[in-house]
Amino acid sequence: LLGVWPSPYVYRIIWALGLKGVKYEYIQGEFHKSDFTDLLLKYNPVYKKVPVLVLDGKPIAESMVILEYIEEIWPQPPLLPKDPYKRAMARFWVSFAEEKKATKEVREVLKVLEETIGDKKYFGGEEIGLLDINLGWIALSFGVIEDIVGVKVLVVDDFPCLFTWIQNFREHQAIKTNLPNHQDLFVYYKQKRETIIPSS
Ligand SMILES: N[C@@H](CCC(=O)N[C@@H](CS)C(=O)NCC(=O)O)C(=O)O
Repeated sequence: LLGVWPSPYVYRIIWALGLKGVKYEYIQGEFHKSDFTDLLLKYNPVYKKVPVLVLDGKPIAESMVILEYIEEIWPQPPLLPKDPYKRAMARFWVSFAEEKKATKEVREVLKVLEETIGDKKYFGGEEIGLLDINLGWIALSFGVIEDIVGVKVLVVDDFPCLFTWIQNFREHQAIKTNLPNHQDLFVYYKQKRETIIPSS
């Protein structure tokens, strides 16, 4: 697995492989180092982005494509339900979440997700599924980004179900062993923000 820290797309793959108990080699690179960009050019010449999963020398890129592949190769435990309609619904919500990721209407999107999860432990039901992994970035970095921007959106009173989901997701054995700590993320995103909006 080729990745960079702390890419939420790369974490999708780390979590899925962790859930399925797959052993793998992780090459964590940096975009300013040419040995890593050479690897990306070789394995993902179209986008030159991470994650890339190389299996038997054959590369696969794009996190959701990789997740579907992982699901086919290592079906246990499943990330998608057996029932074709339920599978289609899971993919519908993944497509919704991917499309709305960069929206300004964060609150509206969170409201829809709040209704979707309701009382369930995970979006996938009793177990973590494809949509949980897709939305994992919320559990990974939403709180950190809120701290940096100084605006709290995902508060327990407004989004009790999503709030609980974040806790459930973060506490899952396969996830909690693969989560960066809040302080490291805080420093990372703060620096990143300052290169975009220099403070006077
Ligand atoms: N749609 C891609 C997005 C991956 C992506 O944006 N990766 C970032 C790291 S978080 C990247 O490799 N950026 C390098 C670049 O844009 O040059 C996926 O789901 O895998």
